[in-house]
Amino acid sequence: MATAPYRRIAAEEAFSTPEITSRYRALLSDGSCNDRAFQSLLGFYLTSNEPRVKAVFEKMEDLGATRLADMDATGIHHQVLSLGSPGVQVFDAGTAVSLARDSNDYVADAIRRHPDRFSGLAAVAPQEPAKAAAELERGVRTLGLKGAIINSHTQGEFLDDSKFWPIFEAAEALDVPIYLHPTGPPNAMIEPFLARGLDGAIYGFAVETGLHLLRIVLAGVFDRFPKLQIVSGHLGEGLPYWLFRIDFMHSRMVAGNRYESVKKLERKPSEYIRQNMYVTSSGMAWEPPIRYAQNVLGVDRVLYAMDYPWQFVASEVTSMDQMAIGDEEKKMFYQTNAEKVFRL
Ligand code: 1DF
Ligand code: MN
Repeated sequence: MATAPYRRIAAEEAFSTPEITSRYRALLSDGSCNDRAFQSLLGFYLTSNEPRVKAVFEKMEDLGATRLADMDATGIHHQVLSLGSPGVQVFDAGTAVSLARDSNDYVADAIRRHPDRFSGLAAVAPQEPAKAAAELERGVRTLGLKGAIINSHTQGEFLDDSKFWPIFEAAEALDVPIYLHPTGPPNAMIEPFLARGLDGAIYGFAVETGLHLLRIVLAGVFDRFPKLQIVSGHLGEGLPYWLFRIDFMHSRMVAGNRYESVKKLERKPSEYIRQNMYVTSSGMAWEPPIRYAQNVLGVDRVLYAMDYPWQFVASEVTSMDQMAIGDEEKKMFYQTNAEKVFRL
């Protein structure tokens, strides 16, 4: 492993369980899931015969020798594991609750075998908010997991709906973050993306999840739960670039009483993004936007992620090692920010 004066912690690293993968296959073949992003994304990864594509789900299901060898080869000391998108959120509520529980037991077992190499986030089923809150508590208190993973919208519903707020309440009370990971746009917004193959990681994920994050901010979630922290991948799904315009337009909309649903907040939208969000560099291994995010959010708010096994490119680690930032900042990026937010 390439030596460095820091531990490389990768914060958005996906796995699947054999059970969940086979349930995805069943949803694809029995036609019972009408989510077009699911059909487009999982339909591709789970039915392709192309070796490189098939390898993704083989790696997803491995929490042992193959993954550890890949980590050694790329210089990753530690992965924060999370159930890959779309998680359990495409299933009926009863199935989702039970699969989330099994998945958390499964990942906790791998963490017990390799505690220095792995930690993990708890999968929850937002379909049942009270049960999701209880599973997050079990995941953290009993299994030693470090927060929650939610793969963005749940069958077209977003977490700014107050019926989901018991999940935020539990995360704040437990003092653990929620990682809001992308999923494809819901059916109501996907058509113009599909027309040019833009529904997935190339862009649709960021549009959908950036929208979701902003809905959470504007709904006043952080006024109600001021200590809550949300982690966003992909350098904040575009939001850091928009802070000035969002603040300006939000204050105008409030002053003009333009929307019944747009209320004055205790802080400016950008302040919640700076004070209640962390961003990771998943899929964005490029120095200019990383330094921009550090500049506008703070060097203590930006952390490293590889996005294994979706994005598994050894040269990215080398280029991140060579960023023209100070040694202290690099250690924060790779190691200490993750240790702080996930309490590793
Ligand atoms: C891809 C990437 C697909 C991520 C994913 O879920 C996913 C991809 C189906 O590269 O097609 O979660 N990702 O995390 O960036
Ligand atoms: Mn990811």
